[in-house]
Amino acid sequence: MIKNTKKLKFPKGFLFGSATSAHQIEGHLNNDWARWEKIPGKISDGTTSELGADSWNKWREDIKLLKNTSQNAYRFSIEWSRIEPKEGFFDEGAIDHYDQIIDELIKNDITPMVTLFHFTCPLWLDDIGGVANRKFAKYFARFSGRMAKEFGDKVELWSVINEPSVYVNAGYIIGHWYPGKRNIIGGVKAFFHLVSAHKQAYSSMKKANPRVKVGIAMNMTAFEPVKKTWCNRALTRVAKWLVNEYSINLVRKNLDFLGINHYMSHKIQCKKPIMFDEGGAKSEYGWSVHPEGLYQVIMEARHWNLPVYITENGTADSSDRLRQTFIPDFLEKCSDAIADGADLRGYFYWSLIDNFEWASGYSMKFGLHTIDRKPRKSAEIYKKIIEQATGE
Ligand code: IFM
Repeated sequence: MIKNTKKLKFPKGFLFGSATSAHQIEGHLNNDWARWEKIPGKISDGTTSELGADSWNKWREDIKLLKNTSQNAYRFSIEWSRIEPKEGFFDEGAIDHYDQIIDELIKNDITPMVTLFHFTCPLWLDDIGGVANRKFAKYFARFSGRMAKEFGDKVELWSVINEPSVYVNAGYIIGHWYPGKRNIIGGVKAFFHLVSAHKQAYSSMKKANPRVKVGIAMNMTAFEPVKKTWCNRALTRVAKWLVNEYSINLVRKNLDFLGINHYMSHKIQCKKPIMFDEGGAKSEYGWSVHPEGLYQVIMEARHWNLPVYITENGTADSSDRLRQTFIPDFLEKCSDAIADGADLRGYFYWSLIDNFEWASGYSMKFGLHTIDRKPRKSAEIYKKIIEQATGE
């Protein structure tokens, strides 16, 4: 049942948006993932990112979707391989393209939040090892500094790197994502290269334009013990530290805000960790739907004493039935967390539109809109909540 959303309270200026990434929506890309997707068997449904939503050409339509659903913010990524297709060569045409997108957003009163590393590398960098190369941080800082110089006067919020630990886990440890490695030591090295890249990007971006606010989009999972035995509680503490806290602690001094990507809750017991609420609602990915988990991670994030944005939260649901209650339920938890003292400044639903879901291709549908840009009913529900909250 869809709840009465009139009682949800959000502060003035709260950002209600949705998120995408360049590789997942733009199409026509020539980067490390685009090369990998062409190898048979790498993408479960045999598709590639090649065409997809074609947002490289249809970005104006994407902005209309935001506007039509009364969203006042958009998180998207600038594709490094377009901006710097050859080492040290910055393509003015690509810079101009993103400049037009940013201008159009601002013209429509939509606040941009920009990500600079959302899992893809230019080919020249991939050819020398990509994230695994020690020089990755240096190259990334140069690119980030340049982006802050170009766009820093127009874009205040930068969620610079997306989900470093997810990227490393899927690409270097489990290996079902590019670069398809299964090597813990290599994974640890890649992770620390990303940490260093964030820190160096923080300096280069501030130097280029001190006005920019530099954040990160960290994956945060909610953990709870099944029963409160000492062993379950101890294991839960370890899980929280390892999955959520450790990475954030490493970059805490280089953050102006914390972005949280939240998708999952786990129950922990010493015998074996299980997903929350077995038998309850699950997305088509099999991920548990547990709104309380979002409240929990927002409240845990108070520890770092930073403004917080939910930079991603969403569900894979081709029928849209789950999403219609998902959005009000999770937004209610945001409203509760704010009432209980959290400094939460915005919420970005993942995703604006169905898109290329990495190794799952187009089989997972997270969009408020279908790939041909038709609004789902959940988009109308999100719009209604935003209008109630902003008094439109
Ligand atoms: O599609 C991804 C996104 O690229 C990163 N965060 C999780 C989303 C859903 O799996």
